Amino acid sequence: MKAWQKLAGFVLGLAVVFGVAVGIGTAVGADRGAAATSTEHGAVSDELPAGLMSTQSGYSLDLAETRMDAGKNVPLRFRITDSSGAPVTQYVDSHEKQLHLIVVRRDMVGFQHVHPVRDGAGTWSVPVDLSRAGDYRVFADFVPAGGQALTLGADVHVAGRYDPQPLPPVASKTTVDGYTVTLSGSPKANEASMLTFSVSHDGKPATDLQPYLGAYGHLVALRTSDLAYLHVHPMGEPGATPAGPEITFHTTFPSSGNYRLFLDFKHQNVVRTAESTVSVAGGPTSPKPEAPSTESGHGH
Ligand SMILES: [Cu+2]
Repeated sequence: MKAWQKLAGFVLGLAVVFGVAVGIGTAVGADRGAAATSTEHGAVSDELPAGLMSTQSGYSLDLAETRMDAGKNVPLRFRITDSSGAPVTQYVDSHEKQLHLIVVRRDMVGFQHVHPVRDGAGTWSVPVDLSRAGDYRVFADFVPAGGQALTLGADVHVAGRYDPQPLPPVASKTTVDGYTVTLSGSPKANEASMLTFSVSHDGKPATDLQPYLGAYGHLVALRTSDLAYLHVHPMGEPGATPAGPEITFHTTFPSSGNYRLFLDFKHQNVVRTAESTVSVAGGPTSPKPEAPSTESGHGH
């Protein structure tokens, strides 16, 4: 390790101590805390939920355009740059991809989880559906080579008449394309919470779910007030867990209130997304210590 890296680690360490001392470090997700102690990269920013910043740990999400015309297949282009401003071209695969992109309008309409392609110069591109006007949040979820998992967020403004939708009410049941997905679990803020989804198709439990990106389900949870992005870990690997009807996740919600959940699952060769609103109850004001997790991945 080079001297400057040691120094940087030391300064980050100091900043963490200082942050806790003045009480701004209370929103630690326990699952992220374990990662923060095991590496010197980005220890400070891990005190915050992911996805709230376009720059973190020296990496930036650089959108080619932030103002776009509405359209069904709009090419979204962006780069991830490092602290020197150079585009990142080396990534570590996570859930079989170098980068996962989440796009959702700020009122939680139009959720998309897509996988852009990267050219040799480091520019990522993917067609996205921006057919409805409004402000969209774009999340890039990736692991840079030599760094730790990051989710950076930035906004795209889509021209036209914006018709914001109210948040759908809290409900344990939701439907998508003939599937009913039932959520159980009573999540509390700052505690490790289990969320179990049960999938049924035409009234029968789906017991033949298919692995999608290495898991039976991928879950993205967004805090409705500010679109903080939660990393959610699926429990069990395909082969070691039944292929439905239940898919279980664990995460730690950083605060009480409403979160929108987006569950991707694959059945009969089609990936579908079940959306629901969950209310997280109050819990401890700071995270409970949790045994260090051995998991390296993060769910979507
Ligand atoms: Cu993905």
